[in-house]
Amino acid sequence: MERHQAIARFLYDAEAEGREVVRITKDQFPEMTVDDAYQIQRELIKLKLDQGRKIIGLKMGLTSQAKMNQMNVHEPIYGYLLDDMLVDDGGQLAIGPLIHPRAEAEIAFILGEDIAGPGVSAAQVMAATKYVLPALEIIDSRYENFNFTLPDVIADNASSSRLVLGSTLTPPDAQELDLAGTTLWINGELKELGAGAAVLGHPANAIAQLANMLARSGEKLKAGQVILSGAITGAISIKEGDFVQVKISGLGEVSVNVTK
Ligand code: OOG
Ligand code: MG
Repeated sequence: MERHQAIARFLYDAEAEGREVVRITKDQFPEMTVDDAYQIQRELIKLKLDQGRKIIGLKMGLTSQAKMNQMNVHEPIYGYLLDDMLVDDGGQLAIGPLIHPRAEAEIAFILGEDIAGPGVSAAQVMAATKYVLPALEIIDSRYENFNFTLPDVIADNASSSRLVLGSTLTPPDAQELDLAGTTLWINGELKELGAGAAVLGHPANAIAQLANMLARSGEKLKAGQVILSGAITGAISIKEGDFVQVKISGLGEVSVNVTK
């Protein structure tokens, strides 16, 4: 639909120009539904794929109470991860092009097998997972003041911006991901802490829910993809000069240096 394409282009340009915009439901499309929003997200991803970017996986968002309360949106959402979002573990994250970036501590899954909903369980997710690893997601809503409603944030590809994956890949067997203690540090100072269970009781539940949500549009999770289960704690604003670290018990750590 033309309206969806126009809004996708509007969000694409905002990201490309590092410019915050008024949320869509404020005046452009107040009656936008969740269904419209996923269609706009799809158009936005198409624009990126047309630029030669590749899908490397997906993310779930707003899967912990901490995140839902922080953003005042109380339903899980998903978005796509693209190759140009990746930043090396221990490397440099250039925030010049970003608007108001925030860091999140997450558990990532790398799939060894496809997972197709509906009816997927956490046990199926664990069986289809090749590795689990610590991840630092950098979100950067294109909306003014990080302020949005559920459809707004979906249309904006769930605020996706950058992704740092830990270098240690751990097979999921014998990992009690619900008990995995998680800390987020900035410049050696502890900012947030939690455990895997903060994500829907167990992070694999988030991946199962994602597979089941994707089934509505005939899509599935694919072997080799990276899937983020959602932030365990609230997100923290980052700025030039910061050294950001996430440590997760049993999985190791991941870090990044924030530069201009
Ligand atoms: C939406 C994205 C949330 C997470 O892990 O919960 C997210 C936002 O808070 O801007 O990535
Ligand atoms: Mg996230």
